[in-house]
Amino acid sequence: MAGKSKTGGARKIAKGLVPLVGDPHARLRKVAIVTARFNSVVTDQLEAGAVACLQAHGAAAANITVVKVPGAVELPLAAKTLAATGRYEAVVALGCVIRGDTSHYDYVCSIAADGVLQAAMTTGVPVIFGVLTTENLEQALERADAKRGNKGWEAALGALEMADLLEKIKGGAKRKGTRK
Ligand code: INI
Repeated sequence: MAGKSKTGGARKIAKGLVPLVGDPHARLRKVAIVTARFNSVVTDQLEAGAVACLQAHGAAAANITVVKVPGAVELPLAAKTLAATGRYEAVVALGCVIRGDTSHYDYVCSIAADGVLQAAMTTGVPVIFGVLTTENLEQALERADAKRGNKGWEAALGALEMADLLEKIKGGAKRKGTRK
């Protein structure tokens, strides 16, 4: 499956300094995916890519919850509600907004983007924006294609990385004896 991380690993950034980076493993992780049904020819593929990514990184099917909503506008509330349950280490929000098909493209995009960000910021749970915003169906299908770089896969990978990173940051904050 295409759509591997483009951000690289934990390289040294200066002598003795190693950046804190999340490891995108999915063992024992519980992740929720919320998928908009609008443009389902695209979003079904994003969802399949996200599930494949989680499973490729070790997630059991029982630890993946998939929730459907009508459209991208409904993603934020469902994502926030899932995140607020405390049952999931990350939430992936998947949708597809195509400019050609709607005069309120800009509204739908910004409601989805702002709302998904708000869901993450108010709950402290990583909620990843996996919504395609494209000019036409062809561009959307290209970004949902397993061979050409499935953005659902990328969103799930980001979710796993952020879940691990937040765990490390919180764990690190509790450690003693590192200050001089
Ligand atoms: N929802 C999408 O997910 N993608 C779109 O391209 C889209 N268009 O074209 O309008 C869309 N509209 C529906 C919207 O998300 C809501 O479901 C609807 O407005 C009801 O609240």
